[in-house]
Amino acid sequence: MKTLIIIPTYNEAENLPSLLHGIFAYVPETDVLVVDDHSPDGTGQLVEEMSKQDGRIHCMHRPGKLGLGTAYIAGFKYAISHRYDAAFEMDADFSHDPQHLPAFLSAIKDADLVIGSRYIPGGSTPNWSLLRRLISSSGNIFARAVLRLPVRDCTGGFRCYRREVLEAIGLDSVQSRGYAFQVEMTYRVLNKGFTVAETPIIFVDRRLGQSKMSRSIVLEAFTYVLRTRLISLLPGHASTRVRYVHRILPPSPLPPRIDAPRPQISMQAEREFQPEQIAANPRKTVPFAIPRRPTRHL
Ligand SMILES: Nc1nc2c(ncn2[C@@H]2O[C@H](COP(=O)(O)OP(=O)(O)O)[C@@H](O)[C@H]2O)c(=O)[nH]1
Ligand SMILES: [Mg+2]
Repeated sequence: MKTLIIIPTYNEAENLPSLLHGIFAYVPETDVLVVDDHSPDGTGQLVEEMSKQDGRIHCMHRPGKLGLGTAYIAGFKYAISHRYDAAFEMDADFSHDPQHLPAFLSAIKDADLVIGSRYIPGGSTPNWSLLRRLISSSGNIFARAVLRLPVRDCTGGFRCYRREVLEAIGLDSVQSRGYAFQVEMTYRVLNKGFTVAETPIIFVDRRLGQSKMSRSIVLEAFTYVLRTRLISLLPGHASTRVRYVHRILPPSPLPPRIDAPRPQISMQAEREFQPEQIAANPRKTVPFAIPRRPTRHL
Protein backbone atom coordinates (compact mmCIF):
# COMPACT_ATOMS: atom_id res chain seq x y z
CA MET A 1 0.00 0.00 0.00
CA LYS A 2 1.44 3.35 -1.11
CA THR A 3 1.04 5.69 1.86
CA LEU A 4 1.59 9.40 2.45
CA ILE A 5 1.88 11.04 5.87
CA ILE A 6 0.78 14.69 5.66
CA ILE A 7 2.28 16.96 8.32
CA PRO A 8 1.17 20.61 8.39
CA THR A 9 3.75 22.83 10.00
CA TYR A 10 4.03 26.31 11.38
CA ASN A 11 7.25 26.90 13.34
CA GLU A 12 8.17 23.26 13.95
CA ALA A 13 11.91 23.31 13.08
CA GLU A 14 12.75 22.01 16.55
CA ASN A 15 10.47 18.99 16.24
CA LEU A 16 10.60 17.96 12.60
CA PRO A 17 14.02 16.23 12.21
CA SER A 18 13.46 13.89 15.16
CA LEU A 19 9.81 13.33 14.16
CA LEU A 20 10.84 12.23 10.65
CA HIS A 21 13.46 9.99 12.20
CA GLY A 22 10.76 8.41 14.38
CA ILE A 23 8.32 7.98 11.47
CA PHE A 24 10.83 6.23 9.22
CA ALA A 25 12.04 4.06 12.10
CA TYR A 26 8.55 2.56 12.49
CA VAL A 27 7.19 2.74 8.94
CA PRO A 28 10.11 3.02 6.50
CA GLU A 29 7.94 2.38 3.43
CA THR A 30 5.83 5.54 3.73
CA ASP A 31 6.34 8.94 2.14
CA VAL A 32 5.96 12.20 4.05
CA LEU A 33 4.54 15.50 2.78
CA VAL A 34 5.21 18.56 4.94
CA VAL A 35 2.83 21.44 4.22
CA ASP A 36 4.62 24.50 5.54
CA ASP A 37 3.03 27.95 5.78
CA HIS A 38 6.18 30.03 5.38
CA SER A 39 7.23 29.41 8.99
CA PRO A 40 9.38 32.27 10.29
CA ASP A 41 11.66 29.75 12.08
CA GLY A 42 12.82 28.24 8.77
CA THR A 43 10.91 24.92 8.91
CA GLY A 44 10.28 25.14 5.15
CA GLN A 45 13.97 25.51 4.22
CA LEU A 46 14.90 22.75 6.64
CA VAL A 47 12.47 20.29 5.03
CA GLU A 48 13.53 21.39 1.56
CA GLU A 49 17.12 20.46 2.43
CA MET A 50 16.07 17.14 3.96
CA SER A 51 13.99 16.28 0.87
CA LYS A 52 17.11 16.59 -1.28
CA GLN A 53 18.75 13.87 0.82
CA ASP A 54 15.77 11.52 1.11
CA GLY A 55 13.31 10.83 -1.73
CA ARG A 56 10.55 9.89 0.72
CA ILE A 57 10.34 13.48 2.01
CA HIS A 58 8.24 15.99 0.04
CA CYS A 59 7.51 19.59 0.82
CA MET A 60 4.74 21.99 -0.14
CA HIS A 61 5.31 25.67 0.54
CA ARG A 62 2.42 28.06 1.04
CA PRO A 63 2.85 31.82 1.18
CA GLY A 64 1.53 32.46 4.71
CA LYS A 65 -0.34 31.01 7.66
CA LEU A 66 -3.53 29.76 6.00
CA GLY A 67 -4.77 27.37 8.69
CA LEU A 68 -4.62 23.68 9.45
CA GLY A 69 -7.77 22.71 7.51
CA THR A 70 -6.63 24.16 4.19
CA ALA A 71 -3.16 22.65 4.70
CA TYR A 72 -4.74 19.21 4.96
CA ILE A 73 -6.98 19.82 1.94
CA ALA A 74 -3.89 20.77 -0.09
CA GLY A 75 -2.13 17.63 1.19
CA PHE A 76 -5.10 15.39 0.36
CA LYS A 77 -5.21 16.74 -3.19
CA TYR A 78 -1.51 15.96 -3.52
CA ALA A 79 -2.20 12.40 -2.27
CA ILE A 80 -4.99 11.99 -4.85
CA SER A 81 -2.99 13.36 -7.77
CA HIS A 82 0.06 11.24 -6.87
CA ARG A 83 -2.12 8.11 -6.56
CA TYR A 84 -1.33 7.26 -2.93
CA ASP A 85 -3.59 4.49 -1.59
CA ALA A 86 -3.91 6.12 1.82
CA ALA A 87 -3.05 9.46 3.45
CA PHE A 88 -2.41 10.29 7.10
CA GLU A 89 -3.05 13.45 9.06
CA MET A 90 -0.35 13.88 11.69
CA ASP A 91 0.87 16.78 13.88
CA ALA A 92 4.53 17.77 13.93
CA ASP A 93 4.80 18.24 17.69
CA PHE A 94 5.04 14.58 18.87
CA SER A 95 1.49 14.63 20.26
CA HIS A 96 0.95 11.93 17.65
CA ASP A 97 3.46 9.23 18.50
CA PRO A 98 4.97 7.50 15.44
CA GLN A 99 4.97 4.28 17.48
CA HIS A 100 1.21 4.02 16.75
CA LEU A 101 1.68 4.15 12.96
CA PRO A 102 1.94 0.36 12.35
CA ALA A 103 -1.45 -0.15 14.10
CA PHE A 104 -3.03 2.40 11.72
CA LEU A 105 -1.53 0.67 8.70
CA SER A 106 -2.94 -2.67 9.72
CA ALA A 107 -6.38 -1.16 10.57
CA ILE A 108 -6.73 0.71 7.25
CA LYS A 109 -6.78 -2.64 5.42
CA ASP A 110 -10.34 -3.17 6.77
CA ALA A 111 -11.59 0.41 7.09
CA ASP A 112 -11.95 3.55 4.98
CA LEU A 113 -10.94 5.93 7.75
CA VAL A 114 -8.93 5.07 10.86
CA ILE A 115 -9.05 7.61 13.69
CA GLY A 116 -6.49 7.57 16.52
CA SER A 117 -8.76 7.79 19.56
CA ARG A 118 -8.08 9.14 23.03
CA TYR A 119 -11.51 8.18 24.30
CA ILE A 120 -11.71 4.39 23.88
CA PRO A 121 -10.09 1.64 26.03
CA GLY A 122 -6.30 1.89 25.67
CA GLY A 123 -6.40 5.58 24.64
CA SER A 124 -5.46 8.45 26.95
CA THR A 125 -4.15 11.99 27.38
CA PRO A 126 -1.70 11.45 30.25
CA ASN A 127 -0.11 14.87 30.68
CA TRP A 128 -3.03 17.18 29.98
CA SER A 129 -4.29 19.67 32.53
CA LEU A 130 -7.76 19.11 33.96
CA LEU A 131 -9.03 22.15 32.02
CA ARG A 132 -7.76 20.93 28.64
CA ARG A 133 -9.18 17.46 29.33
CA LEU A 134 -12.52 19.01 30.17
CA ILE A 135 -12.62 21.19 27.02
CA SER A 136 -11.68 18.30 24.74
CA SER A 137 -13.93 15.63 26.24
CA SER A 138 -16.95 17.92 26.56
CA GLY A 139 -16.42 19.10 22.97
CA ASN A 140 -16.46 15.50 21.83
CA ILE A 141 -19.54 14.61 23.85
CA PHE A 142 -21.31 17.70 22.48
CA ALA A 143 -20.44 16.94 18.83
CA ARG A 144 -21.43 13.27 19.21
CA ALA A 145 -24.74 14.08 20.84
CA VAL A 146 -25.79 16.94 18.55
CA LEU A 147 -24.67 15.34 15.28
CA ARG A 148 -25.50 11.80 16.49
CA LEU A 149 -22.07 10.46 15.65
CA PRO A 150 -20.92 7.07 16.91
CA VAL A 151 -17.24 8.13 16.86
CA ARG A 152 -15.79 8.65 20.37
CA ASP A 153 -12.98 11.00 19.30
CA CYS A 154 -14.28 13.15 16.47
CA THR A 155 -11.84 16.06 17.04
CA GLY A 156 -8.69 13.92 16.99
CA GLY A 157 -6.26 14.76 14.20
CA PHE A 158 -4.19 11.55 14.00
CA ARG A 159 -5.93 9.76 11.14
CA CYS A 160 -5.54 7.68 8.04
CA TYR A 161 -7.89 7.96 5.02
CA ARG A 162 -8.14 5.71 2.01
CA ARG A 163 -7.82 7.66 -1.23
CA GLU A 164 -11.32 6.64 -2.39
CA VAL A 165 -12.73 8.46 0.65
CA LEU A 166 -10.83 11.65 -0.13
CA GLU A 167 -12.02 11.46 -3.72
CA ALA A 168 -15.67 11.00 -2.69
CA ILE A 169 -16.35 13.55 0.06
CA GLY A 170 -16.04 16.80 -1.90
CA LEU A 171 -12.83 18.33 -0.53
CA ASP A 172 -13.49 21.66 -2.24
CA SER A 173 -16.59 22.34 -0.18
CA VAL A 174 -14.98 21.66 3.24
CA GLN A 175 -15.06 24.98 5.08
CA SER A 176 -13.73 24.40 8.60
CA ARG A 177 -10.17 25.11 9.67
CA GLY A 178 -9.45 24.10 13.27
CA TYR A 179 -10.96 21.29 15.40
CA ALA A 180 -14.17 21.73 13.41
CA PHE A 181 -12.24 20.46 10.40
CA GLN A 182 -11.88 17.04 12.04
CA VAL A 183 -15.55 16.95 12.99
CA GLU A 184 -16.63 18.00 9.50
CA MET A 185 -14.45 15.34 7.86
CA THR A 186 -15.79 12.65 10.23
CA TYR A 187 -19.38 13.68 9.51
CA ARG A 188 -18.85 13.68 5.75
CA VAL A 189 -17.12 10.28 5.73
CA LEU A 190 -19.84 8.62 7.83
CA ASN A 191 -22.63 10.17 5.75
CA LYS A 192 -21.13 8.73 2.58
CA GLY A 193 -21.47 5.27 4.15
CA PHE A 194 -17.74 4.64 4.57
CA THR A 195 -16.40 2.47 7.40
CA VAL A 196 -14.75 4.33 10.27
CA ALA A 197 -12.53 2.49 12.79
CA GLU A 198 -11.02 3.95 15.97
CA THR A 199 -7.68 2.68 17.23
CA PRO A 200 -6.48 3.73 20.70
CA ILE A 201 -3.66 6.29 20.98
CA ILE A 202 -1.80 7.86 23.86
CA PHE A 203 -1.80 11.58 23.10
CA VAL A 204 1.02 13.49 24.78
CA ASP A 205 1.30 17.26 24.92
CA ARG A 206 3.87 18.97 22.71
CA ARG A 207 7.46 18.91 24.02
CA LEU A 208 8.84 21.89 22.10
CA GLY A 209 7.41 24.97 20.41
CA GLN A 210 4.04 26.61 20.91
CA SER A 211 0.47 25.45 20.46
CA LYS A 212 -1.57 27.29 17.82
CA MET A 213 -4.85 26.42 19.54
CA SER A 214 -7.01 29.47 20.22
CA ARG A 215 -10.41 30.41 21.55
CA SER A 216 -11.68 31.12 18.03
CA ILE A 217 -10.82 27.54 16.98
CA VAL A 218 -12.96 26.14 19.82
CA LEU A 219 -15.77 28.55 18.93
CA GLU A 220 -15.62 27.55 15.27
CA ALA A 221 -16.11 23.89 16.26
CA PHE A 222 -19.07 24.77 18.46
CA THR A 223 -20.86 26.79 15.75
CA TYR A 224 -20.07 24.21 13.05
CA VAL A 225 -21.80 21.48 15.08
CA LEU A 226 -24.91 23.56 15.77
CA ARG A 227 -25.16 24.86 12.20
CA THR A 228 -24.75 21.41 10.70
CA ARG A 229 -27.42 19.93 12.96
CA LEU A 230 -29.85 22.71 12.06
CA ILE A 231 -29.19 22.23 8.35
CA SER A 232 -29.75 18.47 8.73
CA LEU A 233 -33.23 19.17 10.12
CA LEU A 234 -34.29 21.04 6.98
CA PRO A 235 -36.72 19.19 4.72
CA GLY A 236 -34.95 16.86 2.32
CA HIS A 237 -31.92 16.23 4.52
CA ALA A 238 -33.26 13.55 6.86
CA SER A 239 -33.85 11.13 4.02
CA THR A 240 -30.21 11.29 2.92
CA ARG A 241 -29.00 9.92 6.26
CA VAL A 242 -27.25 6.56 5.87
CA ARG A 243 -26.51 3.83 8.39
CA TYR A 244 -23.21 4.63 10.05
CA VAL A 245 -20.53 1.94 9.95
CA HIS A 246 -18.21 2.26 12.94
CA ARG A 247 -15.83 -0.04 14.80
CA ILE A 248 -13.80 0.33 17.98
CA LEU A 249 -10.56 -1.60 17.77
CA PRO A 250 -8.85 -3.16 20.81
CA PRO A 251 -5.36 -1.94 21.78
CA SER A 252 -2.78 -3.74 19.68
CA PRO A 253 0.75 -4.46 20.96
CA LEU A 254 3.07 -1.55 20.16
CA PRO A 255 6.38 -2.20 18.38
CA PRO A 256 9.47 -1.89 20.59
CA ARG A 257 10.21 1.77 21.34
CA ILE A 258 12.92 3.24 19.11
CA ASP A 259 14.21 6.43 20.67
CA ALA A 260 14.95 9.10 18.11
CA PRO A 261 18.13 10.98 18.94
CA ARG A 262 17.34 14.52 19.94
CA PRO A 263 18.94 17.34 17.93
CA GLN A 264 22.23 18.00 19.62
CA ILE A 265 21.82 21.63 20.47
CA SER A 266 22.77 22.81 23.92
CA MET A 267 20.21 24.54 26.16
CA GLN A 268 22.15 27.75 25.58
CA ALA A 269 22.00 27.34 21.79
CA GLU A 270 18.31 26.46 22.02
CA ARG A 271 17.62 29.72 23.86
CA GLU A 272 19.59 31.67 21.31
CA PHE A 273 18.11 29.73 18.40
CA GLN A 274 17.98 32.00 15.35
CA PRO A 275 15.84 31.17 12.29
CA GLU A 276 18.45 32.71 9.98
CA GLN A 277 20.97 30.08 11.13
CA ILE A 278 18.72 27.30 9.85
CA ALA A 279 18.17 29.11 6.59
CA ALA A 280 21.93 29.62 6.21
CA ASN A 281 22.93 26.06 7.03
CA PRO A 282 19.98 23.71 7.54
CA ARG A 283 22.13 20.59 7.63
CA LYS A 284 23.60 21.63 10.98
CA THR A 285 20.27 21.02 12.64
CA VAL A 286 20.07 17.43 11.40
CA PRO A 287 22.97 15.80 13.23
CA PHE A 288 21.74 12.23 12.87
CA ALA A 289 20.95 9.92 9.98
CA ILE A 290 17.32 9.21 9.10
CA PRO A 291 16.54 5.47 8.83
CA ARG A 292 16.65 4.34 5.20
CA ARG A 293 13.96 2.54 3.26
CA PRO A 294 14.83 -1.19 3.41
CA THR A 295 16.45 -2.59 0.26
CA ARG A 296 14.07 -4.78 -1.69
CA HIS A 297 15.30 -8.19 -2.87
CA LEU A 298 13.31 -9.14 -5.93
N1 LIG B 1 0.58 24.62 7.64
C1 LIG B 1 0.02 24.98 8.80
N2 LIG B 1 0.20 24.22 9.89
C2 LIG B 1 -0.38 24.60 11.07
C3 LIG B 1 -1.14 25.78 11.18
N3 LIG B 1 -1.59 25.87 12.48
C4 LIG B 1 -1.09 24.79 13.14
N4 LIG B 1 -0.35 24.02 12.29
C5 LIG B 1 0.32 22.74 12.57
O1 LIG B 1 -0.71 21.84 12.94
C6 LIG B 1 -0.26 20.93 13.94
C7 LIG B 1 -1.16 21.05 15.19
O2 LIG B 1 -1.02 22.35 15.76
P1 LIG B 1 -0.81 22.59 17.32
O3 LIG B 1 -0.32 23.96 17.51
O4 LIG B 1 0.05 21.51 17.90
O5 LIG B 1 -2.29 22.49 17.86
P2 LIG B 1 -2.77 21.76 19.19
O6 LIG B 1 -2.18 20.38 19.19
O7 LIG B 1 -4.24 21.76 19.08
O8 LIG B 1 -2.26 22.57 20.33
C8 LIG B 1 1.20 21.28 14.18
O9 LIG B 1 1.99 20.45 13.38
C9 LIG B 1 1.28 22.74 13.74
O10 LIG B 1 2.58 23.12 13.32
C10 LIG B 1 -1.31 26.60 10.00
O11 LIG B 1 -1.95 27.63 9.99
N5 LIG B 1 -0.71 26.13 8.85
MG1 LIG C 1 -0.27 19.97 19.24
